[in-house]
Amino acid sequence: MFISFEGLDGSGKTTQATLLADKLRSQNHVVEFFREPGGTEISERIREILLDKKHLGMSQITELFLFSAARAQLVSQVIKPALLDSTIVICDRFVDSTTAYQGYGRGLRLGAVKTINTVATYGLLPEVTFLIDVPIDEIIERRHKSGVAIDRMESGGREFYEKVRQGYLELAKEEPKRVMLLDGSRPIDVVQDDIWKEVSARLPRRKG
Ligand code: T5A
Repeated sequence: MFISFEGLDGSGKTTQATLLADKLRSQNHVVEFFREPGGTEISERIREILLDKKHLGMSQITELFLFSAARAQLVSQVIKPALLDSTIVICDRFVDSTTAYQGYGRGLRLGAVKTINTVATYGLLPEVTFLIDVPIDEIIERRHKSGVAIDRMESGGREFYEKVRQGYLELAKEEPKRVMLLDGSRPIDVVQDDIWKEVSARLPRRKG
C-alpha cells in the first residue's frame, strides 16, 4: 500500500504521517517512511539545493525539475522495490506537492507540471492521499510558536501560500477517490482517528 500526506508547510503532515507509521509498525506491519524531497542520498543532496536560502535566484523551471529529479530517484531506487515487496510506503509529500506549489503556487502550466509528474514517478500514484488542510492564519501562528527558521520555499509569502492551498483544494475536488481532505485545525488525535479509520479499512486481512 502506498500512502502520501500533503498540505502546507506546518499543516501537521509529518506529525500525522509519523503517528500512522508508528501505529502500523506496532501492529507488525513493515513500513517505509520517506520525506520529499529526500529519501535517497541523491534526493537528499537535491533537497539541500532546493531549500538553501542562498538560492533565492533559482528559476521556477529549475525548481520544478529539481523536485521532480529528487522524486524520480526516490521512486526508482526505493519506493518501487518496497511496494513490490509488499511493504507499506508512507510519503511525507509526493506529486501533489509539485502540482500545488509549482503549478498553482508558482503559476507554471498545469498540463506541463502533470506530465513531468507522470514521467518522474513512472506513472505511480498513491492509493490514498491525506490532505491536511489548515487555514493560513493558523499555520502562521504555529510557525511563530515553534520558532523554526524558514527555508527558501517558505519565503514565498502569504499570497503564494493562498494559491498553493487553493490548488490543493482543487486537487481534492478533482480526485475525491484518492485525495481525502481532512480538517487539520482539529486536535492531533482527532485527525489521526480519521486517518486510522481509512487506513485500517484498507489493510489486508490476516489469517488466524
Ligand atoms: N515542495 C516540496 C515543493 O514546492 N514541491 C514539491 O514537489 C515538494 C515535494 C519542503 C518544502 O518543499 C516544498 C514544500 C515545502 O515548502 P520541508 O522542510 O520538507 O519542506 O517541510 P514541510 O513538508 O513543509 O513540513 P514541515 O515539517 O514544515 O511541516 P509539517 O510536516 O506540515 O508539520 P508538522 O507535523 O511538522 O507540524 C508543525 C507544527 O504544528 C504542530 C506540531 O506539533 C508542530 O509544532 N501541530 C499541531 N498543532 C495543533 N494542532 C494540530 N492538529 C497539529 N498538528 C501538528
